[in-house]
Amino acid sequence: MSEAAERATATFVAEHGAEPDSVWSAPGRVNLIGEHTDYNDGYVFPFALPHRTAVAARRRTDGKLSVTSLDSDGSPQRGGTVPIDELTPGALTGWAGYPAGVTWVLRKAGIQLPGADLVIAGDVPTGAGLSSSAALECATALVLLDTADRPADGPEGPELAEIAHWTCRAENDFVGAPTGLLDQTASLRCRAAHALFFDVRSGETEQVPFDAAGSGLEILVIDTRVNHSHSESGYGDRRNGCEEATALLGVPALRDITAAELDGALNGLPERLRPLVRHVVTENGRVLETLDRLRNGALTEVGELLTASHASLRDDYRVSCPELDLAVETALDAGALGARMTGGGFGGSAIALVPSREREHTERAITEAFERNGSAAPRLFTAVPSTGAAREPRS
Ligand code: GAF
Repeated sequence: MSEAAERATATFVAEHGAEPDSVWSAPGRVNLIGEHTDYNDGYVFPFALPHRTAVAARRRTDGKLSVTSLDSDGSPQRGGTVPIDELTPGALTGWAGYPAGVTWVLRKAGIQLPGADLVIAGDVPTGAGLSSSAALECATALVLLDTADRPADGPEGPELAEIAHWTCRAENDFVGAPTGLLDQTASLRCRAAHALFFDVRSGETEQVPFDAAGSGLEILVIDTRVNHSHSESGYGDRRNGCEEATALLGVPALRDITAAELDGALNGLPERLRPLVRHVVTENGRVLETLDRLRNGALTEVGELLTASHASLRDDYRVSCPELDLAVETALDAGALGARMTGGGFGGSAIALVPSREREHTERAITEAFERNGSAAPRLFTAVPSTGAAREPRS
């Protein structure tokens, strides 16, 4: 049982005086490459973090949902008890909006929910661009499917791809963040020791072995501690810009512009939309190139693609921030083979592909650079591709 699941179970027993019927957990993620491509029908390449969110549930028979979350200081925060058929966007907000939104979407999708008590615990850093919301949404969906006798690991259960769409809808239509399918797909479908290549348009996936340690390398995660929120940031503006460009170009999605067609396409667009399109088209190319290099076991050659991705997100898509740029530049100066912001941006985390023998030196250089800059101390850790969402064994 994961540590998150142990804490969720113990809190469940303390809050409700009984063992939960079931517990599922789901991880956060880093995206190796392929940023702001998911809502343009493109390609992404995440892997799961060892950090997980667990949701423990027991069925209720009165049609109500209660949610409790274990705070980082270990105290339970009660998010409220609401009749499921009265849930509407805005009924529960903050962290409770995520489980409420998933419940709302499942009900709309025709899943008969009898009611449930939920208790949440986890260690995915929040506001760090590491998909703590997707981890919570996915674990909630999986545990609620159990209460409806439609377990995802049973014969009547929905496909993980469908659960990814539901949880994404909860984030879009209930929480109000216009995000794409990357995070939920990563949380549900990633596997240990692999990165997940995902073609958003076709739904096809490929589990690509990812063994950085085997090449004497590490993926260092640098959480800048600059908080981000995709319901409030410029995320929606970027997405609207892509949709406007798509309509002007007369294509189904920006995915349909090839590298060879890029210059012609840019000429037909107003100046302000050109950098957005350039980023999406070149980023899709970098994801495919990364796939190619990883299939050939050439991880060291992926570094330059990561760094090019960062430059494109910083200069063309304009979703980086000074702290992310500082993390990337310092990591590269210290000997990283490549580095980039990961996730939606406007704060959050960067990743760096670092030779293991340089890790301590790189960490020190980044910590000192942040200190000199007067920025909060970053949180640094090495990320090993971990297992996706899973049912937790009984305690
Ligand atoms: C956030 C969103 F949730 C994803 O859907 C994706 O668009 C990402 O930003 C940028 O690649 O994590």
